[in-house]
This record gives sequence, structure tokens and C-alpha cells, in this order.
Amino acid sequence: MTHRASQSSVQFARATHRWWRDRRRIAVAFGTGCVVAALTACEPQPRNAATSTSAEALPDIIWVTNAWVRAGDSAALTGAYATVHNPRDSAAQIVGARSAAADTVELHETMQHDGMVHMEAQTEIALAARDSVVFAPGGKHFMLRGLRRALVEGEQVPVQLLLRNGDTIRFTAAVRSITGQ
Ligand SMILES: [Cu+2]
Repeated sequence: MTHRASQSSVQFARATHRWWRDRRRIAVAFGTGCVVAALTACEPQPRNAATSTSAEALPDIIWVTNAWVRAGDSAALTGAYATVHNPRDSAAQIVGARSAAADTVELHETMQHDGMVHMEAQTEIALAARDSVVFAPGGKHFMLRGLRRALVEGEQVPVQLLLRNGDTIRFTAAVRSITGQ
């Protein structure tokens, strides 16, 4: 009985030692990861030079991924969403948007004040240098007012973003169901 007990306590001690050793290794690996991440964030990047062959990802072109618009009835209002990437070394500003599918497109942000959710129109949305801005339900979005016709799931809707410097960013947004699926 005594012998067994001491054996298991030796095993426990070994296991604990192993755990500490592994934990130190994990800590070291994690520390290295942080340094790499920090460097990546601070250093100017070669901007997709060698890794990307996509025309959309060429340096100095603001581009859009994951663009979609929520299905809606004619004359109704609906939201469009996307991720806008700015690979430039300087900031840019979205100052407007338009679409052939709607009378007007506004820049909106969903906000919470005193537990109440509401949307605020924005005159400008900043795109920091070498950064991306996500437009998503519950956050920044493009509000399409006065749909010229019903938007049905599976369709593509053209959208243009207007930048303060006069540039226009064109993309198409896929119509998704009301639930966004
Ligand atoms: Cu809105």
C-alpha cells in the first residue's frame, strides 16, 4: 500500500515537472510569436509583391472583398457590407457611395447609446494606411435607400465608393437572404 502510494506520487511529480517544462516551451514559442506579430504590424510590408497574383491585390489599389447586400423589396431600404482594404502608404477617406440598385446610398454606423441601438449617418469613413475596414451588420454599413427593384438572393449588385481624392472604387455585392446566409 505504502509502496504504491509513493510510486504514484513519483509519477505525479514527474508529470508535474513535464507540465512545467512544456509550459515554459509554450511560453517561449508564444513570446516569439508576439515579437513576429509586432514586427509585422510596425514594418512597412512588401505589399503582396511576391505572394499575390490577383489583379485586385496590386499595390496602391484600394480593393474590396466579401461584398454582399441583404435582399429587399422594391422601394425598401437595405444594407450592404464588405471589407475594404487600403494597401497604400497613406490614409484614404470614403466620402460617399452609390449604386444603380438604389436611389441613394448612405454611410452608416450602428451605435449603442444607453442600451438603445440606432444608426448614425457618417459623412466620412477613414481607411488607415495599410489597413482594412470591415462593414458588417451591427457596425459600419452602406445603407441603400429606395431600392429601384426587389433584390433577390443570388443576384449581383454594382456599388461604387467615392473617395475624398476623387477616386472611385467599384465592386459588385452578392445578394444574400434576409438572414445574411
Ligand atoms: Cu443603416
